[in-house]
Amino acid sequence: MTKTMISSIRAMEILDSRGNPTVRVFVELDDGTSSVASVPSGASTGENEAMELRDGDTSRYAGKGVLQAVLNVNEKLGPPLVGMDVYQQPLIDRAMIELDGTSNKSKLGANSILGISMAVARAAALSSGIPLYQYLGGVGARRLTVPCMNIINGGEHADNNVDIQEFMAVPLGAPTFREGLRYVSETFHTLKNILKDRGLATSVGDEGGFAPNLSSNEDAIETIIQAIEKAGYKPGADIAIAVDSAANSFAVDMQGNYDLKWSGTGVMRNDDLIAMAEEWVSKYPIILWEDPLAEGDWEGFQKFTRRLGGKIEVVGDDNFVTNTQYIHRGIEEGTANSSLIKLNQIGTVTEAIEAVRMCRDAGWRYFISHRSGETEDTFLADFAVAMDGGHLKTGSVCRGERISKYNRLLEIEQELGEAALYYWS
Ligand code: 2PG
Ligand code: MG
Repeated sequence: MTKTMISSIRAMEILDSRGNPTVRVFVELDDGTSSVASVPSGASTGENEAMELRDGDTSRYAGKGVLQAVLNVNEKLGPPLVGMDVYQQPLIDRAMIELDGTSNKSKLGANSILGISMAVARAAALSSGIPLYQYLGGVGARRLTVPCMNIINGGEHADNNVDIQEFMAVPLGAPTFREGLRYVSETFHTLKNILKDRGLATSVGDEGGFAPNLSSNEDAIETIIQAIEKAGYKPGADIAIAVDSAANSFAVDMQGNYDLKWSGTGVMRNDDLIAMAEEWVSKYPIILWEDPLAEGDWEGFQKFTRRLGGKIEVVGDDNFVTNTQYIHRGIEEGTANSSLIKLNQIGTVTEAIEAVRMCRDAGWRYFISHRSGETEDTFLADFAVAMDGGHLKTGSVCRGERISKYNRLLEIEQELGEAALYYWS
């Protein structure tokens, strides 16, 4: 590949799907190529995530403005990268990490850094005329992702009484991505009718799933199963279920005490939560469980994995924060058997790829994820196919910022044609 230099990097403040400011970056190359990328933002964040820089000026967007992050792109991060070869992604990302100089990107902001990192990768793909998923993943990148679609939202993503943040429908029995999307779309609409018939709300939460007040934890799962069946599919065989407890949000402390307000049990120990999960896994077609315990409850997580890790994928999100330092500890201690991968938790494309590599080397799985605050950017879809993990989560079949990723995956599948693969492993 010949050298192609970065000739300009600029940023601006745009809005994310929650109406909060976020960073958009424009990169130009000396061959005339230009690219754009936009940065997502989470709500249920892990303590050790890379830091998203916000202005804190309460006269604008309640302090959530990102003008300083934009300025950092324009004045501090961009100029030193001009003249670098766009194909040297690891070196470009490393230069930004060094310019920031902190361990969590708190000086210049993970939002500024990630915006550049993504836009650089996209510019390189565009300039070379290779689709982004192939640029990042090589010619072997031909496996579509089974979409884990969050069709009931709770926790910090909705204003209902549901403690558990995400109940996902997973069309693992579909023959193709396109068909999988249809399976869940039909289930989603059937679920809406079931909720309506029960007099429940059909408004949606941040990730496009319904956010009704339900009668119990299990009601969410049972209602989804009912919807799967009514839509004409077989629970477990055609569509399975995945859960993200986001247990930080109902942890009383980081010592293994929880309070699931919804079920009104009062404070319970991690052992009680694990017993509840075991019962659910034996009763329902659950194949993946993310953040069943809180980020500081490493011991509880380990117990959970000992008991259920042989049966289901146990994913760490808030505890691992896409950071090889914490994933490494998780591998050593058997904390989980999979890590969530969120680009903005770590702040560069290169480091996210390193996190994936560490999981792969350890025989772990990795689960590529959006954030609850997203934009119409489709980078994630290409990234997921490139990383070849076989599954991703990017919300429900509702809301444009979620659908844009699914539509991009449809395009990728079509482009790959007969070379496309789709399966749950
Ligand atoms: C999660 C994510 C994405 P947030 O907890 O896994 O679904 O939510 O972006 O709010 O952290
Ligand atoms: Mg999570």
